Amino acid sequence: ISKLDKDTIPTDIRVSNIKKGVDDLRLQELMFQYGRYQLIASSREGAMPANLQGVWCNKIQSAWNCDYHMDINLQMNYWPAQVTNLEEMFIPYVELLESIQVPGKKTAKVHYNSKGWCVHPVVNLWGFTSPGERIGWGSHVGGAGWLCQNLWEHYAFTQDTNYLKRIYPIIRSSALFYTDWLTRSPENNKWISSPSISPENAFIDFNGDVVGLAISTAHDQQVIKDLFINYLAASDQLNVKDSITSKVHAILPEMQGDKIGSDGRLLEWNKEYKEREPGHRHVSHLYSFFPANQNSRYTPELMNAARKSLDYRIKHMNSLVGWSASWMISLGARLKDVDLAYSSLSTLLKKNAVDNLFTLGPPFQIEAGFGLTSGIAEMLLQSHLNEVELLPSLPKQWHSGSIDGLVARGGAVVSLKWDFGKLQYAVITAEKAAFNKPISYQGVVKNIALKKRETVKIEF
Ligand code: FUC
Repeated sequence: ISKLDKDTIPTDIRVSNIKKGVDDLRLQELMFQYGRYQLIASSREGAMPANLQGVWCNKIQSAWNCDYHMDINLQMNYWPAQVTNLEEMFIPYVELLESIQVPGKKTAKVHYNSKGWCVHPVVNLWGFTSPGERIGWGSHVGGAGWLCQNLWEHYAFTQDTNYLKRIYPIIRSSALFYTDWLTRSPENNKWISSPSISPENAFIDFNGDVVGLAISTAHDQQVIKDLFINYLAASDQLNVKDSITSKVHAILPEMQGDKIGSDGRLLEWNKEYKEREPGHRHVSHLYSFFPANQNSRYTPELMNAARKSLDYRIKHMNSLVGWSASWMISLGARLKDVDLAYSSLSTLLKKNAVDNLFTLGPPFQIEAGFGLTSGIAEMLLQSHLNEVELLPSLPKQWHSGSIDGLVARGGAVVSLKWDFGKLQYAVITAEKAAFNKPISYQGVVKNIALKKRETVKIEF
């Protein structure tokens, strides 16, 4: 990324330099690759997917039992898998989800008398899918929908129909659960999730009590909507039309959407409650901007509201949790707030990176490093809006550089070269399938149509 050659300096010194305020661009590049390395090393076919500490857990009694957390952590582990060209590393994730179908269906039946499968924040290899012991975090029901988001993304990037057939029953059964789960709002008759939490956050209700449980949090509504959209897209791809697709078609337009508060922020809960912790680490109500794509520059009012929410959150944060900063790199990139993306990356390195380049929550939580890698990719390439956008959030610090092998949805592999902040060229190869999408750079759009394996070099 930069011409600075600091590769001969040991990482502990480089990390300590960063803490003193040095902007080490080569270290950022190394961290990008280190995230990829960690995924390669901790998520191999036939073995377990990467858990909270990957394969680097060195304790019997480790933080959060070194399990799988489904309200951000596992999903973030796999954010870099598609875009940074590591699709093979995703298979253990699929196998874990397959392995929890039976217990997840039992949990849905026992706890909610619902069809389909569900999970709560904690999952382990013994098929634990029940609610956790505290309402504020343990009753989150959005986990299954969020897990399916990654499943669908793998298809979006690989275009592999056999894979889609394999995972379709999981997405379908999750959709089935939420069709049972949703209820009509007594206020406006819209479909809402209830009871509903916004992962691990709490609010002060109108009586002054601290409360975790609400109805129809922005997060649940967004996750379920995203799942329904992806489920219908998957059904279309596989030519499936049945009673569940009809039901979802009917529900989707009548779901409660996002709300904006009187101060212009995107509401996290259904009413304008005060947060117990205004700088809370989870930014679950911004799910629709990243990792999902329902909201974007095509919903400018919500985009503005999301920025305000995020500014407020950051202003009130006392300490930065590693994975939270990583999420903000991608959110900054999607909200076209380059400064936010870059400052989140810098702060993460400054505050949460340690000598061996692990990233801390604290304690050591592997997902922050994975989120860093996908965040950098998101700054350089975006493809969530049915077009491929080149260098969408390039910070001035990365004035000249190049990258090879990023992947765009639709299965194209992209190389980019830029000098002094300007794109020189992009090379696009239709690696997985014929590729026919608009390519954009700074508002200029070019249409390309490539047959499978064809390559084109374009300049703007
Ligand atoms: C979620 C987060 C915590 C931590 C844990 C492993 O519960 O809220 O901060 O990351 O997962």
